[in-house]
Amino acid sequence: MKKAFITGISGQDGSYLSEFLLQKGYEVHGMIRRSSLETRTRIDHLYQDPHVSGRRFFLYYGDMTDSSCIFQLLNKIQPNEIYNLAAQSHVRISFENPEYTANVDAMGTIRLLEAIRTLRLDKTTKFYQASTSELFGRAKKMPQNEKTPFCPRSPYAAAKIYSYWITVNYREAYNIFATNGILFNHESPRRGDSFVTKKIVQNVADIYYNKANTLYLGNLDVSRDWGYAPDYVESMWKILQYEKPEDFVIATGETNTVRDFVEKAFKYVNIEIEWQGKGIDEIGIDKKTGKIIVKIDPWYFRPTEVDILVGDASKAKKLIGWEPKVKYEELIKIMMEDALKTRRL
Ligand code: NAP
Ligand code: F7E
Repeated sequence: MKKAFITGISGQDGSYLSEFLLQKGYEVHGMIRRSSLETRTRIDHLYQDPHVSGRRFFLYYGDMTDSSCIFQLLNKIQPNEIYNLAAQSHVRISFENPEYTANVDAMGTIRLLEAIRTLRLDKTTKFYQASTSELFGRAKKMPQNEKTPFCPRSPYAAAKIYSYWITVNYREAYNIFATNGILFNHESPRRGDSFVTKKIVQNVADIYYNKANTLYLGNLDVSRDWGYAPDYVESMWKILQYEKPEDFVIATGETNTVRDFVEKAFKYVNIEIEWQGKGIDEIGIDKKTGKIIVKIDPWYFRPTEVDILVGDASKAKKLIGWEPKVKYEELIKIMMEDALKTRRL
């Protein structure tokens, strides 16, 4: 039975990846952080009592900032595959907590790679690094592929660029099966509440149920290549099954603005938006009632923004047979259906 070790197992991707690997017959080991409340809603359904025999899902306390615990865990588990998904993953918040973001998102990766090297797991353990389209930042070329130069625009992206290159370096220097998946934005009902897609669908549902009046947003005109998280975790596994360690862009190839996402989410509940005004004074009005339902809050602007991203995943299609199944409109439907169900109560 193959053993996988997942950092960030309690996150959006960690939870879908755990389900995927368990269903493939893996033993899944994950690192979680201690918190004052023991609720990990994304993985609670996978939890197995330690006293039950034959279990395949194991959780351990640890932290990406603690080298000794990372070494001990890898020594104990001796995994065949490591998926490094743990991160302070919010771009806006990385401007508030830049040093912590670097410690977790950059230094955390070298702690794992050094553990693989010094524990001599290099022949037995494959390593996946959760790299990101944020590396492209202010990209000069559309769409972005594995050869597009990086131009990071946030402390988050700068930390992730270190992890990207140290993964490449450990592959070349020590012959470790170390890979990068350069994933474009991927969303789902399990997305963290403060990311823009999840925030929009939850607020649209609340406005529809008369529980809220206004959705406050930042920059409406940025464009992202949004895919569906369960499709994307499958690519992580496929990247590690490929005959040699390589880096892959994973994306849908379609880009849309935040404004468009807002319009389509409201349309799902039969609310048509009319935009009025400009800049921070722009408002979105419900055409039928005349009520203001969208406003701009400059707090959500970023000191440096990534205006547009769109990925070219043709290498992944050709070499590992990966293609997205869920496209943009279907993604909005999945997220709106979930928001309408969960916010009704
Ligand atoms: P997420 O939902 O924010 O999950 C992040 C995970 O990392 C959580 O399990 C979190 O634990 C854990 N974590 C944070 N700080 C940690 C620390 N100091 N020590 C140990 N664990 C820590 O992120 P995601 O959307 O699943 O993304 C997974 C990975 O892919 C991240 O590295 C992200 O940067 C990267 N990525 C994401 C996307 C995307 O669109 N989703 C695209 C490209 C790359 P808690 O539950 O305790 O907070
Ligand atoms: O922002 C704009 C915002 O926070 C998307 C992470 O998973 O994907 C994610 O990073 C865009 C930005 O995601 C609001 O300015 C407008 O341009 O949902 P987001 P992100 O920054 O693209 C990448 C690939 C990762 O790797 C990251 O880990 O939407 N925007 N108004 C807003 N964004 C937020 N959060 N909130 C707003 O009110």
